[in-house]
Amino acid sequence: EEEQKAILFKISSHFPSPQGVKISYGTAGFRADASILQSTVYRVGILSSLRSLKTQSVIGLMITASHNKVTDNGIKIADPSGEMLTQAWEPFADQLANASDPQLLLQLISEFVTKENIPLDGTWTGEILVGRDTRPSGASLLEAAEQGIGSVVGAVALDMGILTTPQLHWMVRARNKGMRATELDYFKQLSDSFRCLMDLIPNKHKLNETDDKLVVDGANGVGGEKLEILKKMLDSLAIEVRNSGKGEGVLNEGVGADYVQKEKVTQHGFGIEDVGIRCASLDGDGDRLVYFTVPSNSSGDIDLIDGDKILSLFALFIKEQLSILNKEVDKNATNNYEACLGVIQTAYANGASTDYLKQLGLEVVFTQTGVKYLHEKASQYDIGIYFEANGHGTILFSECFLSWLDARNNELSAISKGSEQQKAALRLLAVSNLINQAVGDALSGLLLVEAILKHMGWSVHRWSDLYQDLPSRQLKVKVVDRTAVVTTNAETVVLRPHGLQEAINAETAKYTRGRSFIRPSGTEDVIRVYAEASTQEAADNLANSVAELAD
Ligand code: 16G
Ligand code: ZN
Repeated sequence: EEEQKAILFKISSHFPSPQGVKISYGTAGFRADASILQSTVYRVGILSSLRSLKTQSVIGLMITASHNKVTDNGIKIADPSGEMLTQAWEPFADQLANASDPQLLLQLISEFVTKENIPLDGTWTGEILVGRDTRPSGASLLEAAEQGIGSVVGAVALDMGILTTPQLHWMVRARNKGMRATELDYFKQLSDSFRCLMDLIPNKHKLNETDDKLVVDGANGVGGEKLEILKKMLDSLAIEVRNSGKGEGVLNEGVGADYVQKEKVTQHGFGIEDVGIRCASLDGDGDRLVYFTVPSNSSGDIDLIDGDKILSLFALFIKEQLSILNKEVDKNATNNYEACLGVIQTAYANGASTDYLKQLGLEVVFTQTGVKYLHEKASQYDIGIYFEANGHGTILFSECFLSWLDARNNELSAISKGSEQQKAALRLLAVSNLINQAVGDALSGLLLVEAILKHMGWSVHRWSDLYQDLPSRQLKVKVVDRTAVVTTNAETVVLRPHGLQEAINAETAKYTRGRSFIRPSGTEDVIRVYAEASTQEAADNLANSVAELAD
């Protein structure tokens, strides 16, 4: 124990916390200008070692700032099943990051170790998989993380190199399930299950060669780089990657899913020559995906197919497979299983998407913004599909449902091999292997979209026409203290300041199909405003007046 203290004390004195800045864990880990992050990353390294020892599992540490500008960076932790760090440890992360000197740091750690009963006696070896995106600051920050991990006796770091965030989460999950977890294993699982879905495409759609090509904007980041590798393993899909990170373009600058979704204009590398083609865009660390098309008018605008529409496509397909599977099932038979399907959205979901999903007869639930909230909710269903409008989402399958499905598939393959029912079972199993169940993953999401479009025999336009988005507008308001705004009901209602919600209601009531809310950002010092209404002009006006109220 004394030895442990000495090591921590010695190493942490090389990582003084930055003066005069308070850094906080936020919605998805720490994010800031890369130049001030050395000590934070070092300390999160320590935390990840403690987390690994506590859970006796492999933990992940990812150095990325996602869609933020290239000079920023950040850190996210992946818990044993590959999901985001438990919220219960976030306050400790905040305390560690802001501890002003090594003495205080040591004290915090030792109190926490006692409180959480973390075994530091060497009976268990902690293991932390570390990865980073393509930011230039990544290499040195990763080193700081390794120093932090190494400061805890009995914990080791394993450098997985440059990865997308979802790849690292996937590896952590796979390792803890006792599976092989190299990058090649990841690519193999995706391409194998994609092939499996393509083999199950109904015959009538197999020959449909129309709109075959997919063009993908890689945000000049790691996602584009990885897609270049993955696409070589796919034989039935032609993908062209632009903004792949190999050219001159800067990460996230005028490119990427965040830009496309918020600005709704063509990004760098796309233009009039792409009219009508199926296009997709990834974000800087490959965990968000949106689709879009360039319309034939030369407005510079795009037709966005956002996370809500990806969610709708997935939900439709899964629902269809479930109903085929349960068709002709003897209601009294033991092999009958009414899978509980749930759909999770946030307040940012376009109202038209929610109407559409409900009209399909689906259960739609809302949570506040941030993957950790959606993921938690989705995990309560047999099949939980979650998506944020910004393109982050995935599908979760419960262990219980999957083992039933597996058994059912075996049964069907014995009694009615090749039947529609068995195909439905195989498709659902393939989806559970293709989709990254640790976290939203642009690469696996993209392959699932492609397989489903092919299955339906749909063009990108047919998909886009599932429903018409209500016009919407997002604004941000710079404020001195964003914590002054407190919300409830999945961020749709303002509790404080008093009277503000009533004022928003009065404003919103003036508009046909008007809906509006404000919330403090979890990643920036701003208040965000969202408004939708029946016309773009009305949505803009509503957003502007609500922004004035919030100011
Ligand atoms: C982070 C979240 C994302 C959320 C966004 C909201 C994760 C992995 N990412 O990027 O889900 O939509 O923050 O940002 O949780 P905001 O609070 O600034 O609006
Ligand atoms: Zn991201």
